[in-house]
Amino acid sequence: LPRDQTETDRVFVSKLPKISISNHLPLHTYCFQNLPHYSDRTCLFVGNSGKSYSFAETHLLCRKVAAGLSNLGIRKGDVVMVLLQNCAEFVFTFMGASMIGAVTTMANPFCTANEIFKQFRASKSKLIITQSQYVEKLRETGDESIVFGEDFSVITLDSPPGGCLHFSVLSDANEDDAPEVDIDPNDAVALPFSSGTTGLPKGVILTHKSLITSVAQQVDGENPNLYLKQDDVVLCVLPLFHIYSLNSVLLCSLRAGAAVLMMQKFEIGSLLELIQRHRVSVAAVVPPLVLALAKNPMVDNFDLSSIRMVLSGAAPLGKELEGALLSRLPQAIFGQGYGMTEAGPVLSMSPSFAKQPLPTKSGSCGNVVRNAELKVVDPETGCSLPRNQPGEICIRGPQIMKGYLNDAEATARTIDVDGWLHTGDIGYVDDDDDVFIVDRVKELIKFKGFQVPPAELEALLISHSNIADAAVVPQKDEAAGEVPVAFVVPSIGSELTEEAVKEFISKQVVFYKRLQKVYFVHSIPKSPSGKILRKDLRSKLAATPPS
Ligand code: 4UV
Repeated sequence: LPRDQTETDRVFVSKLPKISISNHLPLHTYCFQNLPHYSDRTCLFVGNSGKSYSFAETHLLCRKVAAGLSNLGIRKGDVVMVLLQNCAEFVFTFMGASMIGAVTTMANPFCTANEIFKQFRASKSKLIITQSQYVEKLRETGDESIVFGEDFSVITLDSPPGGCLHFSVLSDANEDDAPEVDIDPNDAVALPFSSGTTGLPKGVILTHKSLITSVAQQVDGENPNLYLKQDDVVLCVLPLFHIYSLNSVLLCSLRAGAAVLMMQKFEIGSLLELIQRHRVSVAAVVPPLVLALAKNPMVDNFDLSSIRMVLSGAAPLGKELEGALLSRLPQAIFGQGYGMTEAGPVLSMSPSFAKQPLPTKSGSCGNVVRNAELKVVDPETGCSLPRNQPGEICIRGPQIMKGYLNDAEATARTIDVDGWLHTGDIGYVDDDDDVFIVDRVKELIKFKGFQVPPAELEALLISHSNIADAAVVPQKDEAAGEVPVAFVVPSIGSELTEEAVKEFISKQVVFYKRLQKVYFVHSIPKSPSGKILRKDLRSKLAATPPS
């Protein structure tokens, strides 16, 4: 594309005025900046234990954990792996690590040992913080050069199994022992893993500056886009190891002084009970949770009148579902956020959540966040497109990732020389600045908002001695949005059943990556350069009646 064409880029910006953002600060300083105004208010409610922590207590525990990590030898730039469901200690560790300039990589505790150690090795983690029930799988590192208890320590929140330390080594430390460190705004603070537009999961470097910018774009300014108040109780049922919950629930609430209600996992009965008991006012959800709230008959037995805002994101949401939810929660404002881990993560947010709300249309993901630029480009030519024309959504601003960890090539494929991050999502911006997502051109499959990278499943499939070639694509699914299905070419003369292939995969992956269906084929359609023609497979699926 000739350089001079970029001068004529059609760029969309927020209707809300630009704000000044304190993104020169370290993340923890920024998040706790307003603490003196609400130090005695509740910061964290822990749903399953009934425990709660005030902002002052939370801040103190973060400082203690900072000192404790330092006592264990964690230094600036070191990576700590948090392998936890939602709990208060997740917060203390994430913020404590930030305080000493360390970086947190978050992983799903339900992942298999193989999945966990891939991330562990790639991130060069020094320490794993988890619960005793997950320790057994950590003993099998699958790599002779990484020995449990020697090359890394494991800390458990509950009674530590052999060779592990208890979390009190961190939380009982003297907060004054934490070293003073100089933190540059471009230093990493979080390292979530995402497969992005193509390939295997990669470490996404989110800096102090990127996360502060993203949080500020949501909750700062005279007229915040996502208006959280000190008397709000924000539901934290989505896992904190995913950037949506970490950013838009936890960090935004800390900054705004709102309380966070932590739930370890989604179970409709206890969710409804906790919403009623704690008078939850803001719920961040994903489409399957909207489905549960809109359709589950149990909802009628609970008082959910405290809910004033419902934010849905991480996967597309059908209009019918939005309508059904609103008839159940007529007092609530409903809207979507559109995020991508690499984008820092929020690209757009419904302006109906603003302090001075503006309307958005049903089905829209809101408007581009303030202090950022969005454009829609023709995937073939790279030229930017006018309003109402679908193309690939690109975003630019100080909130986007610094890049992928140790992967300059993938970084260059995703962030172009002009600083635009290419999302792999197809969407458009209409006459009222509303953003609509209509398709995804990247490989990524989303099961209930969870990432399922096809390349990972394809690599596992072709490691099977009776499989000659394979491709994995999404199939639409009512409950999960999408599920992964495989096209498999058996090796000549081999006997292979669908069940055997499914089981081979399910033993090696976390539950949401399991194959729902296997189709045996003679060959995988590929481009002359050898790329799988996923579109052809997707349309083949659409033409095949489900069996
Ligand atoms: O990388 P990732 O797993 O990241 C996310 C992050 C989501 C959000 C949503 C609202 C927030 O406030 C927030 O902080 C974070 O999901 O997956 C990125 C891909 O998920 C799809 C889209 O394909 C992204 O590139 N996706 C995310 N949000 C939406 C969506 C949406 N609202 N509608 C349709 N697709």
